[in-house]
Amino acid sequence: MLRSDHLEFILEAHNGISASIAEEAGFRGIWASGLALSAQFGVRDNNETSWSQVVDMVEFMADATSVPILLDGDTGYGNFNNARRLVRKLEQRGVAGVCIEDKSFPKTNSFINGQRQELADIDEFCGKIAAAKDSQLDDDFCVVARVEAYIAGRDTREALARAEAYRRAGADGILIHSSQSKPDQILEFAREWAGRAPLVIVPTKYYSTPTQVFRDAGISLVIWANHLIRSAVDSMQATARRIFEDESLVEVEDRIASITEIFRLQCTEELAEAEHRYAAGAPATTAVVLAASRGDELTDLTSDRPKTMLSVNGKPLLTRLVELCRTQGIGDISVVAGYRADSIDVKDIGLIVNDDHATNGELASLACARHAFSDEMVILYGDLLFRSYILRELLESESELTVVVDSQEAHPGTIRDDAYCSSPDDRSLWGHNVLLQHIGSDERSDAAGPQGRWIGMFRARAGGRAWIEEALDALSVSPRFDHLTLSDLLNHIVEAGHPVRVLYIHGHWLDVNSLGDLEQAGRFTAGQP
Ligand code: SPV
Ligand code: MG
Repeated sequence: MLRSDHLEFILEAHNGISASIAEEAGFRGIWASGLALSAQFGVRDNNETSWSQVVDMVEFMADATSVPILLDGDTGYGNFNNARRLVRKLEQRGVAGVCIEDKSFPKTNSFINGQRQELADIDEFCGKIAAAKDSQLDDDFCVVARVEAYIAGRDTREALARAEAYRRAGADGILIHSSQSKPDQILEFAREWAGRAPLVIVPTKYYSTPTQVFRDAGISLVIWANHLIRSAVDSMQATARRIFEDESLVEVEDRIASITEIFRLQCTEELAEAEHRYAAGAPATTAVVLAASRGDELTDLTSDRPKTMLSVNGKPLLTRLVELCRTQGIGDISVVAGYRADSIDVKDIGLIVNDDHATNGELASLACARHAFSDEMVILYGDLLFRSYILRELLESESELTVVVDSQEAHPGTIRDDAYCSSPDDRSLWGHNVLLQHIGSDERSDAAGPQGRWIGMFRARAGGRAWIEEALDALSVSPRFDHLTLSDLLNHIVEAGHPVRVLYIHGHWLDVNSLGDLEQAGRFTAGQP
């Protein structure tokens, strides 16, 4: 990037997650800023942290990213000997380069009383650069020499003399710093420097300068030096104030990153896949997703794909569902497809095709997946969207069979998934010891309910799996089998006397049956990856 034939940019980051955010935004490199690193530790930019604490954090940044990191190595944390040990340690930890400034240890941030800052002796600093360069083992490691002459109130002559000495000592690039609000010093320096070595700048103070000016001046690399820590601070202050004042999370929940987004940035899915590959023994939870239906109400939209492949905010419903399952550690996911099964191109799922989907129904689809049943499984519809905590809580259930019921939704007689339960949701108990009595729209005269709506998701452990298989066996001989639904299956299990536990939730999910649902799904997933 230093030698690139066009202007390059790197962005400040200060820990693993901010580094991966910078890379994901498109930056081809990262500035591990001394200011930002010290700030995230909650100390001053005066070498109050030890250099090994800095290197430890930069290692997390390197682990979280694949783009080069240039560490702001302050003065090299001592003399030539400290600088060369630093270079060895940075190479070992996958850091691409270090920038060393010509001040003395402990340094002070350039924007604090710059004029009072003492510059390093030129020869001493050249020795430090030479030692750093001589100690690198990887030819690609870069040492950038930072000239603080302007910061200390010196003139262009001195800046140029220093830069030239550092170039001769082996520096791969010169960072010329200025604390003025106009780029005049930088531009004058660049003119006189005339491309002798790559130039690096930090336009924190002259931020309003059009970027084209830097291009025209022949600058190689721009460092946006502190903008992630500043945006994080701003956002955290607002969130902290809001929660404190409200004594509630309601106002902030939808304004901040979702937990799922945090999981995604942490690459949780990769661990779930690795567990699937390496951690044999522990019974892994599997999922069976029923996705055979076209979604007739969505007419034109589903002419070439089932509704589960409809895109919501740029991603098919099924992909979202699969990713949600993965964040909860479910690696093995079987999808029963039917209508336009050929259009399902979601990665790493087991695709099962119900060839008779046009004439049969849900239970027949489930029967097609029987070979994929396990002693820890979740069964759910492919048109569901829900917050991940719902699946997490379902997986935490110790019952043999648990269904998820939304207690905010109960519309007696109007929808087929009304859930009649042994007691209503009293919120504090989250459905502990509440049992399912019946699912259906056939309003029951003998019951007080319905107490909610079954959302189309349930979880079975070994015993529950046995009840499901018994019920499938019993129902498959019925002449109506092809018309039966998952609700019929659950009702059969209840009627056989098995306890089916209810997990009450309060919203935070939806299923997609109509155009209106699809619009709502767009809002539901806004801001999600
Ligand atoms: C840093 O980001 O820590 C820098 C740049 O060194 S500056 O804060 O401008 O000195
Ligand atoms: Mg710094």
